[in-house]
Parts: sequence; C-alpha cells; structure tokens
Amino acid sequence: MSKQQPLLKSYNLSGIELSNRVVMAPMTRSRASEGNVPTDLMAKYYKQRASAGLIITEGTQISQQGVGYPWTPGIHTDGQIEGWKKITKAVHEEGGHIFAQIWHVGSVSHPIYHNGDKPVAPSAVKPEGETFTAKGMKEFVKPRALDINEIPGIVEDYANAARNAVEAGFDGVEIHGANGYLIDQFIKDGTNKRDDQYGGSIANRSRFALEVVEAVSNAVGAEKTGIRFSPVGNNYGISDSNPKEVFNYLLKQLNNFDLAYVHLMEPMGDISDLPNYPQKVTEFFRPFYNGTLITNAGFDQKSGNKAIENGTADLVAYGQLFLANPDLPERFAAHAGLNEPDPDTFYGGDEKGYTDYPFMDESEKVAAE
Ligand code: 8OZ
Repeated sequence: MSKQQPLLKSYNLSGIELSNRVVMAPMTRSRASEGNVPTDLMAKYYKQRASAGLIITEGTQISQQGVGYPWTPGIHTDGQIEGWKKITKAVHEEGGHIFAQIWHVGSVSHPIYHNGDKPVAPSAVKPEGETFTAKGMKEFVKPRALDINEIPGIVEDYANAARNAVEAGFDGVEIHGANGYLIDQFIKDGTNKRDDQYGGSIANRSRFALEVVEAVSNAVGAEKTGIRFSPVGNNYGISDSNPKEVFNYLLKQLNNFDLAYVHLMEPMGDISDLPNYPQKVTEFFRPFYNGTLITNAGFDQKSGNKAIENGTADLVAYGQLFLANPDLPERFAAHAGLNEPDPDTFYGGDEKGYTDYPFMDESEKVAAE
C-alpha cells in the first residue's frame, strides 16, 4: 500500500475537522443575481466542490460601498444572507466546510456602483488600467481619500458581514486583505499616502488590517477568522516597496490573535527583478507566523504535496484546477487526469464553464487503482 499523500491527510482547523488539505481558493465568478444575491446555480457549483477540505467563497461585499464588479455577491442584505443559506446548507449536506471571503474593493471600483460618487480609498491614488463593468471596460477614477472619522464604520461593516456570514451558516470568514483591494491599499506604501495614524510607518499602515481582524474576531471568534494577503502582488499597480518588512510585522502581530489561518499568495508573475521581494512567499514568511498557513497560486498536485511535506504550508489552495475539476481531491487520490479550465467562461454567464465540468468517470477511477 502506498503512503498517504500529505494533501489527503485530515487537518484540524481550530476545531473543524477538515477531511483533506486541498482548499478551494476564492474565485470571482460573477454569477450572482439582481441585488448581488447568491443563486441556486451558485449552490450547485459549491456543492459539486464540497469534497474540498475547505471551500473559500468568491469575494463577497461587506457593503454597497465595497462593490467593484458586476454580479459579485454581497453579504450585507437580508436577501443575500438568505441566498447564502442555501449554499452553506448544500455544502454541509455533502460533509464539506465553507468560509465566506469578505471583501471591500476600495479604489478598485467605479462611480456607476455609487450613484456617481467616487470610490473610497486610504488616499486619492488612481488604480492603473481599466475595470470591467456591465457596460464594457471603463477607466478607473481617482478615488476619494477616506476621512479618519469614516474608518470605524468600515471596520464595523467587516464585523457585521462576519456576523451575517455566521447567520448564513458559514463555518467562518476569510478577510480579503489581498490583490489590491481596500485592506491591501492601506498596507502598501504605493497607495497609502496618509499622514495620520493610518499612514506612514509600517505599524500605521497595518493598523486598518489589524483593526478589521480584531473586530471580526470579536464578532464571530478568532477561530472562525482567517485573512488572505498577497505580499508581492501588484494588481492595478498597487504594490509595496518593502513587502518583506511589512508582512513580517503583520504576521508577528497576527500571532497574538489565534486565528483560524493566514492565507498567503505566491507571485502571479515574474518578480525576479525586485530586490526586496521574496521569490517564495510562503517559505519566506513561514518562520514568522505560528498558526495555520494556507498557500496559494501556481501549485499542482506534486508541488502541493511537497509544500505540506516540507512544512512550508499546512493547507494548499487551488483556484483554476478546482474550478475545472469539481472532484479535485478524488482526482488527486486516483492520480487521474484533469479537465482544462476555460478562461472564456470564468466571469459571468450561466452553467457553461461553471457547473458543467465533468466529474471523473468510472473508467478513470478503475484505471487509477
Ligand atoms: C478576478 C476578477 C475580479 C475580482 C481578486 C476578487 O483578485 C478578486 C477578483 C479576481 O481577489
């Protein structure tokens, strides 16, 4: 009998027994309905993927102010909470576990979502490029810098969204602190030009993230709270000049919270010309964080098993592979072939490229034994 693969071993995630270490990474799929309400089709999609040790949902807005894309779900209205209840129930009926990723896009938005008003951000720094809207691509606008008096209300929106998530049946929440959105905009010096207690030093730039972590932990329990970061990411040109120091500080602070986990993203492109950037993010930061680490981006079965075996991460999140293979852990177990993801159907649309990716058939299972 062959030795069990590290990815397929169970894991105790602050009291939740995960059946394996294959996590479904958060992925925006833009298929919510009117009012950003989750649909029955979304319930089918997540249910199909319930054999993940843990599902992390797509980014889910904490408020209307936090919206930045069409058809992305929210978790701040009664209708949205009711929609999510069907999803958590479907996943739990299959024996799965699911965290909601709670999200505020900050500047990465557009006045069309805010009755013509500007999006908000730590500072008035325009994101680079254009944004996809229901009316085609539109150039980003220069956001409005938040007044310091507005910040506690946004922190409370995160806590409220976390409470709503638990009411909707989620096992916990992941705070979206990555990919150039509001929390990342506060952390990184490219976008945070504030001169109050939320800007300047690393401790000041980390303050908003840590206040959100504290508020969410107090609202639903630290054991139900995770956070995701992309230390070397530069989405929309939002980046930091010294991610090693900044995220060392943040991770050390997070050791005080006893969170469910910290989720780190590896680089999405070539960063070899950036001298202060760790090339292997999770490996670099592992020594500074005492709790559960999830790693994500670019892993396959082999490198995922290796990351767990050598202690780099406790869990490995798969995005596109899980999108295209609803039974990914079973396929790993069987060393079976994988369906290819179709980028044309990633965002928006119906069941095509969403709930119609095939499960393994019987012959593949037999062949793999
Ligand atoms: C792709 C398209 C829209 C949003 C992220 C939530 O990058 C996203 C996202 C990804 O984290």
